Amino acid sequence: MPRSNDEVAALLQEYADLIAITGGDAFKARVYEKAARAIGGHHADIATLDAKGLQEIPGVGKSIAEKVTEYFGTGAVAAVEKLRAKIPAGVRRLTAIPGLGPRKAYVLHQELGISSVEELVDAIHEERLRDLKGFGPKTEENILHGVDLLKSSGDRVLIHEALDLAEDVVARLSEIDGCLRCEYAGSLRRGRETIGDVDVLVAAEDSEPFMRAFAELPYVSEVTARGPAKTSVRTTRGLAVDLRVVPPDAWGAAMIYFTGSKAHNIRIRETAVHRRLKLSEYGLFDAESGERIVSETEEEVYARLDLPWIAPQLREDRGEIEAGRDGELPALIEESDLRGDLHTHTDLTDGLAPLEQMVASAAGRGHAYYAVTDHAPNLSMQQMTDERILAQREEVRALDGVFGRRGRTARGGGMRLLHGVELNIDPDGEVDWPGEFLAGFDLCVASVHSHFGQSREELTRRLVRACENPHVNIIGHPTTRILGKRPGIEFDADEVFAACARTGTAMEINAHPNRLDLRDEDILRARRHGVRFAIDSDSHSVPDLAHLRFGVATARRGWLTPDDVINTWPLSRLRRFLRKGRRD
Ligand code: DGT
Ligand code: CA
Ligand code: CA
Ligand code: ZN
Repeated sequence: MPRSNDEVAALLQEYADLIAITGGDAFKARVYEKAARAIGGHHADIATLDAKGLQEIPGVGKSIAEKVTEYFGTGAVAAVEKLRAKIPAGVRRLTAIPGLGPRKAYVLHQELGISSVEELVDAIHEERLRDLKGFGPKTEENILHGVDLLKSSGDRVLIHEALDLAEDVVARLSEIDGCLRCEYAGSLRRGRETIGDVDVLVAAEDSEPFMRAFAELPYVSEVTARGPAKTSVRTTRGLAVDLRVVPPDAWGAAMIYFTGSKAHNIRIRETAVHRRLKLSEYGLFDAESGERIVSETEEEVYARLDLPWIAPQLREDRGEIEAGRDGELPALIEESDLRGDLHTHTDLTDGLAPLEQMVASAAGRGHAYYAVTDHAPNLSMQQMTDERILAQREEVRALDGVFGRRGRTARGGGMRLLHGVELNIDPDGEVDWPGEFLAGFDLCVASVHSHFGQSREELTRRLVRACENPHVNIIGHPTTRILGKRPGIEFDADEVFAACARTGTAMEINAHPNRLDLRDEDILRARRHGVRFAIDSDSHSVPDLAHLRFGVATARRGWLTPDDVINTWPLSRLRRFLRKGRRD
């Protein structure tokens, strides 16, 4: 996604928050919020658009287009600056607490002068909130719970934010003379769902030009440490980045060390000790003579420890060392193994782009098939009806006729379209439509979108019943978690996974970076039950289509091979799976 779209989306979202926090017009705040979403999800780089082009984006009117132009012209927007001056940054941070909206943040600031999360927690412990209108003991409890959730995500950022930044740093440093290699390492290379800091490694004889260029990157706001081997900075968005420059002949050992995880490093160091060797970030040495044996590539270091190269996503000490030793590492799925996407939306419900645009973009990605799965009627705000979804089916069939014949996908042949739907699993495990209507779809995703507070037993039964529905093919975002915002529902995972395997229902790996649901540990567990998976983008806009890579990284962390994932299969095999043994 173009960086400028993200920047402007963040700015407009901040403006909307500030309007709400200062008690401004709620309608106006919503208008800016909608525009932020539309710009963030716009397919083209908005920095290249003129005022007219900007106003063609849905939700962007004259006044918003002017602010965008002002931003690109001057680097700031006067109206936003004016509100920023009124409200301490800490007050806006309060609205990041799950369950605490801008209205409440405003009251807390006005009435009690609270302007940080710490001050808020103190005030709750001193019971100073109880006298405020709209705040009771229950609210206090909710806020404290929200603060815990926020703290547990800490200063960590979502993987796509860290990756955007890391790719830019790597691209810029790679251009400097004398750069022999440059890559990111750490948790980002391992594909973890959140990232504490970004670690970048350069192989070069002379570190000085790299350290200088790094400290001078346009988005660096603070240099927190500077030395010949390592420099640390913080970006304007608050992300920390470490750069280490290592001698070219120590590249492999350094990459292993700084990729981690710490637990994996400890285990391979023990392996070295057993062989009378010593492993560090500088290389693999003979323990007695101190002579360096190897360190130039990761493969060499692992090989000298009698291990095959281990994919970074597996390096968590979850059995990869034993499996490597026994020659039993899985042949992990790769992004190029995916043949299609099975959960996507259009502007018929809450997507931003029309059907044809989504389909054309998906075809451009080289997919061999693509399912359109808009929301079903029980999610009443989406206003779906039988007529509307059947009319969409006609459009999908017509487009299938066009795209199905175009021979431009990676594997040759065209992109086939599937007409599906995202059903709502109601509190009893029932879904929106009866079987005879569902039989008309090529596939059904079914997801929990409400009643998250049911008991563990109720939620387990609810998901098992959904699996037992002969028309439900994929359980969408199974735990419903939103990273840093919503913890996700709790159910008996073994019982639900067993039901999936028994009924031929796939579990989704929702690839949206704020979901990544199922997560790695759940995938490992489901895999032991023989569950199949679908890696889906759950796209609500064209740029979202690119999120599949994060789902693949998560799948690799769950040790999945292409065969475990139904959307790597040829269409004929996929269609057989989607029938769930039905004869219709
Ligand atoms: P993060 O930044 O919290 O998302 O996670 P990482 O894994 O990127 O951790 P980070 O940035 O502190 O360190 C990068 C890698 O360096 C880490 O994965 C393993 C290695 N490392 C750091 N500290 C230690 C240590 O004390 N012992 C060992 N064996 N390795 C370490
Ligand atoms: Ca890190
Ligand atoms: Ca680090
Ligand atoms: Zn959903």
